Amino acid sequence: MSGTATSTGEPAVLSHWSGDILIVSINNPPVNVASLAVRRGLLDALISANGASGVILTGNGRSFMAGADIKEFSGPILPPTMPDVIAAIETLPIPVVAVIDGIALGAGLELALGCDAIVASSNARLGLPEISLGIIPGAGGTQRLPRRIGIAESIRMICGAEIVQAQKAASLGLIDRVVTNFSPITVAIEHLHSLGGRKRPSLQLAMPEESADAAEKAEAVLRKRGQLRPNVEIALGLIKRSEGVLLADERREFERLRLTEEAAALRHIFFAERKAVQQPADGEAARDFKEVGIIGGGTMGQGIARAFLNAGYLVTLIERDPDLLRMAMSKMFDAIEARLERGRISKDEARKQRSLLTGGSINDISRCDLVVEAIFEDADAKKRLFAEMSVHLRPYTMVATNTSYLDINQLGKELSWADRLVGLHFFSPADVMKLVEVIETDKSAAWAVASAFKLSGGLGKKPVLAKVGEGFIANRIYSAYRGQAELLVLEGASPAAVDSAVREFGFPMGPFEVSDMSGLDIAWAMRRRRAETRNPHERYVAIPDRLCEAGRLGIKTKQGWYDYRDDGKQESAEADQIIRRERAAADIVATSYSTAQIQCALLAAILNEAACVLEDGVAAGAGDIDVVLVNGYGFPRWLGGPIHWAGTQALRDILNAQEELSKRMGPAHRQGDVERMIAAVRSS
Ligand code: 3H9
Repeated sequence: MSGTATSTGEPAVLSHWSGDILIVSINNPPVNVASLAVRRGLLDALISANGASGVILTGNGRSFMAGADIKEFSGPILPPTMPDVIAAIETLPIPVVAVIDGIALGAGLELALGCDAIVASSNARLGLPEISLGIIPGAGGTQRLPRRIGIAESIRMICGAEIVQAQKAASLGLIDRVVTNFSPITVAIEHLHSLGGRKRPSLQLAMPEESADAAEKAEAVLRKRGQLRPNVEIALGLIKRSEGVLLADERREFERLRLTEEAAALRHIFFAERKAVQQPADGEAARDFKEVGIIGGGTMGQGIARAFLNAGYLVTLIERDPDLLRMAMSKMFDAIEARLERGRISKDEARKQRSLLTGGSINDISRCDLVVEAIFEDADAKKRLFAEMSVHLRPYTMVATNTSYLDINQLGKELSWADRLVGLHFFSPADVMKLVEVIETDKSAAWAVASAFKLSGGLGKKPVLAKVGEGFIANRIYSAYRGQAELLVLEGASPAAVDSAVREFGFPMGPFEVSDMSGLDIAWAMRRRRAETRNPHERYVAIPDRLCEAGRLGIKTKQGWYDYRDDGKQESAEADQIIRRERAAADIVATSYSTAQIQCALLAAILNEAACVLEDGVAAGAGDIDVVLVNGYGFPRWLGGPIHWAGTQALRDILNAQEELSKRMGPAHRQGDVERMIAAVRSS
């Protein structure tokens, strides 16, 4: 293989002549990342343009270029670098026109910005998403983009990692032409002729005029979203000073940032998310669905219905009780109106969604090719429903249950259609949260699992495979974490101290804030259901039961772990009394816990349960657990998920924390092989 070939032996860059114009195509499937072979190929192609009147630069397949090859980022980046390639374009005496048909991200857009004009097809998507990888653009993006779209818009695009469609890009001045019905190459050749051989590099453009406070306003909006990660601050500074053309400063910061732990963690989660999607081997057999029946019109069912409507499915929302159905449908239509009013969807989209949605009864599943069950968490009720569904289901209809805890093998045991049953565990609100656990039962057919994955991808979700097991991956680990938080409170920490320690670690909310928000009664009902089968040696914290008995069900009753008044959330004297009573009943003298001790105990609980989940085969790999915790429960993305994070810590500290955990939990505690789990992650 030559230094300019891809791993398949194909040339990474192809060129041919159209008259005296050289057409250069990047050819590095699947998404044309700027590998070393591509960079070398581009330089060689530019050298061979000697004698041409101009160059057209384009990408083969569905992408112009998806950016730098981020696999290269943990070691030295060999020359030629992307800045070298872009400098070669800028110093070429003839104009170069970039043709973007598909994706131009990161170094891809930077390459286009180095050209003298950009022509894009209407399906093009452009952006500089480097921020989401813990870095900043490193090939001139922060310096060339402001010269095309101004500082304020550059702050929005770069610091917000915003990806824009071709039409928007044209309205911003980012691209020169959008092509709808013609071949973009033909239009680009026309454009090249119109340049008459003149160069028009971005760096020589005058800064677009903007109102004096436009950049300040864009920065204020960014800061309002929360604390900015260090790389965002750096990008912001470079964009604001781009009048001075700080290419060397930008490159230096890029080189430094790509080697940080934060950037490594974000790359880990990027690849883990992609690997999670690829798990089912039977992708070829995946089926498509058109008409979906969603049984259960509660909060979860409505969220799932909205997710399907957003993706353009025909949706029938099914409720047994006509009054409940009317209420659910009215909330669904209100939600469409609200999104229209907030400008989230267009009038046409709102009209379309209204026409796709109907309410119905169980008989209506006979016209559906997919049924999603989202009734309340009760195994008997679900079994009764499944038996009833058997009468109406067509022989090819797939059924997905949204149970978050129950044993789906048991639920499907008696069914003749158990091979068509999978779990599809959405997180609330289901139209917003990206994570979906796809649960494969003992009898699920491979095509059904593959279809669930394909379907989830189509809904814009990040699917992760799980096997049957109480709480699957996400809720099982979250239960261990929440249980540990409750134990810390029983032993002396205040709910506010625990929540604050968790937020300080980087979670958006603490466990007690989450409980109050989602309502304490759901977990209470579950604990009562399990009371008889609970291991008597397990350390059981009854504080949440006592809170529920006192009517403190969370925000919905304005009282839970906290009190909620008009002026916000307050620590609660009543909750504190309940906690003290339980402590006294258990003969516990309150211990004082530091922030670090609280964080240590909670992370140990997460890691221990993660190890058990892996040992039980519920999750296929450690990367999947990281994806689940980051996307389902707000584990800080910039730490790469709990297992990646543990791999960056001293092993002794992690094992000591696990020992402490075992002591605190007592004899019924199951200890997972955390050491083995971390060793596997470190060696991968
Ligand atoms: C950058 O450019 C820095 C510069 O400023 C400075 C440098 C000089 N690298 O997601 P998919 C792989 S930073 C390596 O499944 P989709 C991906 O792992 C970069 N590999 O497809 C997968 O591999 P596999 C800025 C990459 O259609 C395959 O390609 N750019 C990269 O759902 C298909 O990917 C970004 O941040 C990469 N950059 O989505 C864009 N990108 O088949 C990152 C993809 O082995 N990429 N792969 O599993 C994306 O957002 C999506 O992949 C994209 C396609 C939208 C392009």
